[in-house]
Amino acid sequence: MYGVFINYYCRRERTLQYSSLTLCTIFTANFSEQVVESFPSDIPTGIYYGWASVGNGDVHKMVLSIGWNPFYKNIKKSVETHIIHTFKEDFYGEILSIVITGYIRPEKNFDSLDALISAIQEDIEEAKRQLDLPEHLKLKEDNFFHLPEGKIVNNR
Ligand code: RBF
Ligand code: MG
Repeated sequence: MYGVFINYYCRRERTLQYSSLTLCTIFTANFSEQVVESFPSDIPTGIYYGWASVGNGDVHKMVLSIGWNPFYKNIKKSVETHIIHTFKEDFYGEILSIVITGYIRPEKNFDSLDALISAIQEDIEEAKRQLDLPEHLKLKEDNFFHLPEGKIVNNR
């Protein structure tokens, strides 16, 4: 899936209400509404893992959340990618390419923000382990990640 994504999203405002800054280390790159609407609807909501790259950059491990984020009671469906890599610069508006290779769990509600954060951290560990397996590793080298020059994506 290719798409221009909307922003980095880390619930800054909400996070400030809690004493912990931890959630801001779990940035997600969120696809625009238009991309989410064209997302295959037969993919069940839930938490997935796979590979991601920004522009023509390196391919990194990622975890992905598809759905309504029950913890935040979102009204709009979102597709949020957490790339397991620390970027030096912001990349708002770049093209994010993702390949989903496996499923982790359904979306859940949590009693606390800390519980949500722990669950996401476990997802990240699970993704790291799974993606080292040869069957998942081979997709990292996929041609999909080499964006053709000037390819028009998402009407831009
Ligand atoms: N939100 C939920 O409400 N329930 C979940 O089970 C859930 N799991 C997530 C798993 C991953 C790997 C990621 C990246 C996000 C998940 N989210 C979930 C979405 C999270 O609430 C959202 O990204 C916040 O904006 C935190 O930045
Ligand atoms: Mg998010």
